[in-house]
Amino acid sequence: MSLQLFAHPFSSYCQKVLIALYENDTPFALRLLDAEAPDNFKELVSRWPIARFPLLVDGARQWMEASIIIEYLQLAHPGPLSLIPSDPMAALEVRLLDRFFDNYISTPQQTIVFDSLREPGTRDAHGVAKARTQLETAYAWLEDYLAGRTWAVADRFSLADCGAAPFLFYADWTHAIDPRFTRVHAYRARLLARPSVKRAVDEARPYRHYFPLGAPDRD
Ligand SMILES: N[C@@H](CCC(=O)N[C@@H](CS)C(=O)NCC(=O)O)C(=O)O
Repeated sequence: MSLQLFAHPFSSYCQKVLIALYENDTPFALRLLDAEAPDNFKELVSRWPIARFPLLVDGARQWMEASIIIEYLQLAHPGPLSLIPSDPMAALEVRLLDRFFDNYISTPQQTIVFDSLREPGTRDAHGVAKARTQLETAYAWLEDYLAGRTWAVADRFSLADCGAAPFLFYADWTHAIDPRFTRVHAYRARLLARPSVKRAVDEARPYRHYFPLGAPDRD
């Protein structure tokens, strides 16, 4: 039975896994989480009551959490491009950067977007201000970290870049990356030029009206 991915093309965490699948041309069936396919969402919730996506099903096995899915793909369905280095120390660095992009770029970005979906009067101005400060701090750290680098770790595209691509993509829409962070801008542009990322971004294009803060007319 082929791999099934419960996902939506506009979701950043789903794009993280889609990029890994596209990098290795791994065949899979998309179980689109959309209003037009309510059974897919029902099955997602029955399989994973936390109801966050993506979720990967491979026969009798299922995996949630984008990073774990990519780790599983490497173990069970490896392709020509290894997204986690075989050297344990290099792999640890990849996982560290993967945590950085999840926790300090994506999480504050999601905080701002989720807050904008709340009813006025129930919004959390303090939480949003804190998330914006976190993003500024993360952009500044990344600017220094990227000195002399092409990709997140060891000049090889990896798990860490799979997450960096959608998270920096949406973070810049949500809380603009200051032009003084030239390396972060150049890295974001390099990621967007990568065919796997370009494909994920293009497939999500029809859904840009979903972006609650208003998608900018670029990228
Ligand atoms: N920690 C999860 C986060 C996944 C996540 O936040 N997914 C979003 C879509 S980008 C989601 O499920 N949103 C639905 C919701 O929050 O109810 C992962 O790494 O996969």
